[in-house]
Amino acid sequence: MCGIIGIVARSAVNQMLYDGLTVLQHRGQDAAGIATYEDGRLYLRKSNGLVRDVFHTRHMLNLRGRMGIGHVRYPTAGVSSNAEAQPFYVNSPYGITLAHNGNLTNSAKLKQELYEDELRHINTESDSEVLLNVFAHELQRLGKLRIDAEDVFAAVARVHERCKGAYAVVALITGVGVVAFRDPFGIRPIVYGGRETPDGMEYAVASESVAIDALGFELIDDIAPGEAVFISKQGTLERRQCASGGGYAPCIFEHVYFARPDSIIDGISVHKARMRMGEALAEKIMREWQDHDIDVVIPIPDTARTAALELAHTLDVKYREGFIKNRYIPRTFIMPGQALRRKSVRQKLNAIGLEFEGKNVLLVDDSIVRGTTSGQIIEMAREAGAAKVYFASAAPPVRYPNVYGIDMPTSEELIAYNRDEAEICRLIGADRLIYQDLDALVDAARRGNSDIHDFEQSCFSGEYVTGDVSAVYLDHVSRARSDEAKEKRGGDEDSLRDLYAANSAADG
Ligand code: PIN
Repeated sequence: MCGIIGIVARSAVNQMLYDGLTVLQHRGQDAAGIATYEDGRLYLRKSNGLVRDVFHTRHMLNLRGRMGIGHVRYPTAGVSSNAEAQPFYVNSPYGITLAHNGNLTNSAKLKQELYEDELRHINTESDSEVLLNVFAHELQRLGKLRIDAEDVFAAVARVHERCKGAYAVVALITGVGVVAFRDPFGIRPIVYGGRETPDGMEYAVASESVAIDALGFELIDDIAPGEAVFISKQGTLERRQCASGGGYAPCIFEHVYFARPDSIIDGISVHKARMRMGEALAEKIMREWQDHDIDVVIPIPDTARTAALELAHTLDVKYREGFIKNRYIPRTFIMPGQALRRKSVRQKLNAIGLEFEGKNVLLVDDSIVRGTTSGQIIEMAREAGAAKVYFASAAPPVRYPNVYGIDMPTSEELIAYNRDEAEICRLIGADRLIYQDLDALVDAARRGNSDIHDFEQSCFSGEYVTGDVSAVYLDHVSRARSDEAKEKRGGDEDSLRDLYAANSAADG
């Protein structure tokens, strides 16, 4: 998952892009980049790190011009190197820079076509570089020195024909304008907005509406699945449907935890969708556990708060903040000879003892993925004196890998893979586990916009909307991810193995 932004304004865009990326920082903390255009030249700064660390005054001064694009990166595949930071640049035709959120499911085939038929070299592991070169090739094929909106739309239509998977894209074409488009299923989100200035309209596109709000633009619309929005360098906007087929199947995980609650995606308030998830969980408890003995509902900060509050309210049980999150997570310094170890949950969260002592607590999280943090947090709640520790997940069991741009582990690493709820409950060490039902999750999101019938929900159902995800492809993804995953998990893995072993043993 990544964040993208593009702006065509009447004054310098560098600060606006920086501010917009900061608001999208939750979508990726691995790398950041901005490209701008002025007088026939592109200016680019990108590197690993948070937005505030990547851009210094000297970089900002160099990012000249009134139009530009930006990106924050969360690695889904490949390595986390500077070379993978976006936007990517290709000099022919015209000079194009591009930033992308999502994942292509046919990038290996595209890479081969680009190399063998189109004589283009791909220098990184990034799908975004593949996408950029496909787009560049399709523009080049038109064979024109000067292009307009029609030409850009024609090239986007070809990208839709060739590229499979999930993609929300923003690209800046030197001397021409900014184009943004979304895959034919609308899996990853992208919206646009505008504002009037004395010099004329200004437009912005972004992954989430929160960036449009924060920059003082009015939200106009989502870019529809398969649609492209082109803003010329003169500041005129045109939109065009560029794909046939597809459907409307936005990613439901945006509502579970990626997106900021103050964003509106595909017309659905993320905040309200999360409230409905909490309500649905409470209804499930009232249906299936009428004589529950929950004394207090405690959210696991941050995302789960909205659902937990509504759950407590509907259940008529006290809601208490029992865990405090350190807002300033200390950096991990890698000393020579030391493996990279992830900070343990204890360094991020601390329990307020008196909220747990002698009580039956219901902990609420947005989802259980690996089950690593859930297990550790349950242990913390017990140490803080809880009598019983129940656990609720606002999302159903995550059983299948995600291939559309979410950093979701391989099947084997998912705690719910090939396990039933009783087994998962035992492994995380809970006294009772309540999962959201998939129908209820879909309903919680859909009630915000009844025009959407399907959501991309493969990590719960194993059904992939693009229809091209084979067992062979999943195996390939699994192998690519597992090494990286091992590296990332570091110390958590050992402590978890111990914890699971202890829970299984205790169980008999
Ligand atoms: C974290 C949101 N959320 C917490 C992400 C943990 C799964 N995890 C997914 C739960 S935050 S685990 O609130 O946005 O910080 O099951 O893989 O251990």
